[in-house]
Amino acid sequence: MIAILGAGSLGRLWAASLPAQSAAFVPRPGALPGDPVRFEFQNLAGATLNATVPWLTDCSQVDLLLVMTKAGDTLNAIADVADKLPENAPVVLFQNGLGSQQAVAERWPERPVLAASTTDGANRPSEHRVVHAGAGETWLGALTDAGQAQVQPVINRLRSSGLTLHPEPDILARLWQKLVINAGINPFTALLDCPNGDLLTEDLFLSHIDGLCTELAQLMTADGQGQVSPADLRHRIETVARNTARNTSSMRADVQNRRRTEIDFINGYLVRLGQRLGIATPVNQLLAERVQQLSNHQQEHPH
Ligand code: KPL
Repeated sequence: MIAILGAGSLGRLWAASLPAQSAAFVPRPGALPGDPVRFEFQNLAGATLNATVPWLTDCSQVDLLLVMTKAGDTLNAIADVADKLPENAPVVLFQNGLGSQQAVAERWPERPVLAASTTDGANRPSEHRVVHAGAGETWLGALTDAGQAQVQPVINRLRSSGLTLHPEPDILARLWQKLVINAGINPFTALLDCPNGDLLTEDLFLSHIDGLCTELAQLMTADGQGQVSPADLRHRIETVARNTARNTSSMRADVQNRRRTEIDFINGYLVRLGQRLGIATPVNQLLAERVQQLSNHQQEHPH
């Protein structure tokens, strides 16, 4: 049985794509497993299917755990179930940003822990409807020694979903590539409350992007990710912003919906890394603080 922790859009996309009866959602601790989760799932062909996903009742039957919680909830959510899961069941982490993945690998170094980086996206236009937004790809790689031998078996298993998967020998490098994009788009779109493409002409972005990319390049080199030029990073960020011009970034959506953002695992992670490595990160710090202030303000002044 494949257990899925986190029944948000991504969790539902995978649950609906895997063969019926092969996946179940992990209930919150103490919650009685209730009625199965039922929702409409619109696949890439535009067809609407009715998905029914049960709640997990027996952790001992789990042979694979997919973790699709928000980065900030991940460690506690896994800690709630870790003792009940078979020790050899691979744990696959789908979180955005960096920091939460390493925290899980450090806490359970003996377990097969893998990380995934995915461009498959789903959105949830209403409570009971999930739309597979575009064909993406998912790369999977090991974070612990015990995870190395599990990468290919996990990919083979997950291919039954019909989603595209590849092994990634250097998953950290791939997570870094996505982190650069998220660090350069998400906080600006949240602060400016604009779709991704609109930032390209905004003063806030134009006055900080080169400073941000200089910090990113220094951090990447010091963290063993090789030499990259700030101009190249800026080009990558702007290309994604242009290619996803009408999209609402996940951070803008979190702020709009008064949910906790993942800033601590994006620009906040880069600030902490800079402190460890002795690299000044004033732009990341400014962005992290301003997004934090924006979310605090919203929690204090609900509409
Ligand atoms: O991954 C994204 C996100 O919103 O978190 C980007 C690439 C910025 C697309 O919106």
